[in-house]
Formats: sequence, structure tokens, C-alpha cells
Amino acid sequence: MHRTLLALAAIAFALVLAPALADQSPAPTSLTVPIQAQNSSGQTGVAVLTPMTDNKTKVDVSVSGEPSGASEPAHVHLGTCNKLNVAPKYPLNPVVNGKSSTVLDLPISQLETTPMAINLHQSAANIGTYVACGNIVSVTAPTSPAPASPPGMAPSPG
Ligand SMILES: [Cu+2]
Repeated sequence: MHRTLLALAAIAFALVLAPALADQSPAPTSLTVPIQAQNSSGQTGVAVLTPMTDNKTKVDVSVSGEPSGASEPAHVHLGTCNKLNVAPKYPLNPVVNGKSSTVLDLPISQLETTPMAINLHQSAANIGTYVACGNIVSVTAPTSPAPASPPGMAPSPG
């Protein structure tokens, strides 16, 4: 009788503990960055930053309105779209047919803790002409802590 109870307790313990252990390192969620047109390019879209294993981050840029045949250099820059550090911080693959996908060898947190922006240039030859840009993190007062994750993000049972 006691043996059965102990077995049941062990099972219950495992059921409760296993998910708790699995949740020990909460998976960072992906981040969608709106991309706005610059210099009347008419190109808008999004960049989706997705955390990967091994502290890598996938950056998928998707814009509409890119001229056909264009290959637009894209980078992560320090700063914001309004005040960009012109030196690229992390290069992304050029945007072709409105798409670019790059895996960066850094955790997504590294892109979220410092003001950075993703910008698209008209072409390698016209690198100084920006055609679109999106702030990865909307800049807030440095003294205010980041808001907590919105409710409803926790995995629901079943
Ligand atoms: Cu750039």
C-alpha cells in the first residue's frame, strides 16, 4: 500500500518537475521589426528576428516595392533610423526580390539591448542612398525598465 503511494508520488513529482525543468531557460520569442520606406522608395515591410540554437539569430527581411532586378545591401547599424551610425555593425545578405535571410552569430538579446536599426541601401554603387529602415528596438527613456512580456505568451496546457 505504501509502496503504491510512493510510486504515485514519484509519478506526480516527475509530472510536475519535468515541465518546470524544461522551463528553466525560457525561450526568447521572435521579434518583428517594421521596415519603413526612406527617400520616397515606397519600400515597406518587416524584419523578423528569430532566436536560434547556439545563440544565433535569424534575420528575415521582407519588403514590398523593391524594383525588379535590384540587389539592396542590408545591414544592422548602431543607432536609430533617424540617427544612424553609418558604419554597418552586422552585415545582412542583400535584399533580392524583396527578401533577405541571414543567420547572425549572436544572441537576439544582443540586438535588443542597444539601439540598433536594420537599413536597406539602394545598391552597392549607391550605398549612401537609404531606401528603407526599421528600428529593432523602439527607443525609450533609458531609465524606464523594459515592460514585462504581455500576458498570454505562456504555453497553455493541451
Ligand atoms: Cu547599411
